[in-house]
Amino acid sequence: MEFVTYEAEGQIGLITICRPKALNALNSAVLGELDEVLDAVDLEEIRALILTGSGEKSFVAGADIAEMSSLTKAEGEAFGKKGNDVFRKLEKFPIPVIAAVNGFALGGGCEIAMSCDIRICSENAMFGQPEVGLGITPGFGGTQRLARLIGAGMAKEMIYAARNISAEEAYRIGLVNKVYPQEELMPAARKLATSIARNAPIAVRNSKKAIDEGLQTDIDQAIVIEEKLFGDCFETADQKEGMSAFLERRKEKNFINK
Ligand code: DAK
Repeated sequence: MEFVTYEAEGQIGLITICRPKALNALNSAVLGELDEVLDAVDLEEIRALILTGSGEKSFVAGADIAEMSSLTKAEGEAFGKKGNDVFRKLEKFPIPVIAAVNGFALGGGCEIAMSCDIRICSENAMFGQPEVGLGITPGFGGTQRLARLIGAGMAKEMIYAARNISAEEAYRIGLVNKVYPQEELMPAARKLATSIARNAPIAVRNSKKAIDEGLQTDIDQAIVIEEKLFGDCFETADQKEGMSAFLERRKEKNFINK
């Protein structure tokens, strides 16, 4: 692949968007490669993913403005669909995805980070949806996910005024979970992924499903979704292992993803 690298580090998968000459902007090729990489993740082995950008300046500086500038209406729709399909795949990916935001996360960059389960960032990170300044609306789910994550009022201010925000403000309004000095970002992402990977994989996946599907519906139906996914755990070997370990006062647990 030309623009996306993938490394399996034990039970953690690391996806890096690597297109430094355009600050890792998303063109069709990057989107296609991301789609392929996600399809290739070995879900038997890998228990958490980290998504980051190469270098120390930019996570993803948006969709590729040069490529978009000459699109026709039909091509624009096709580009939008390609991006939205990959972002939804990431959002619905069975295992947790951590965005390690190492710099600019603008437009499509902010949107791809918001498609991940958890965002952490470096001190130099900058978030924003500057699309209206380019004569377009956010097109990879930004109007929807930003409003859901930080509330409609703050999302509207950022989007209408094309106001970029610092890492510190992103932390204060809940867009990221934590801010780190650049050199500590990837170790922190790996540490978090390792703490996720240590737990029973099916229980983690079911928790992701319960939270995401539950948020799309009312509380009565959401509780039923949770009940079903909770019940499913009792058909797993890992539920027996987790509870036996507790009862036997055993620290080491051997979760087998079954
Ligand atoms: N696209 C293409 N190239 C980009 C880019 C981008 N988004 N961002 C940066 N680059 C390129 C620059 O053109 C420059 O290339 P050269 O001139 O060296 O060849 C190189 O990266 C370095 O950038 P700068 O020289 O500008 O670096 P600075 O440090 O001065 O500034 C910056 C960094 C991130 C503040 C600045 O580059 C910038 O403002 N970039 C654009 C940020 C932006 O506006 N992003 C949002 C893009 S719009 C849709 C689907 C999706 C979308 C919309 C609709 N549908 C079809 C439904 C999404 C839209 C967006 O994401």
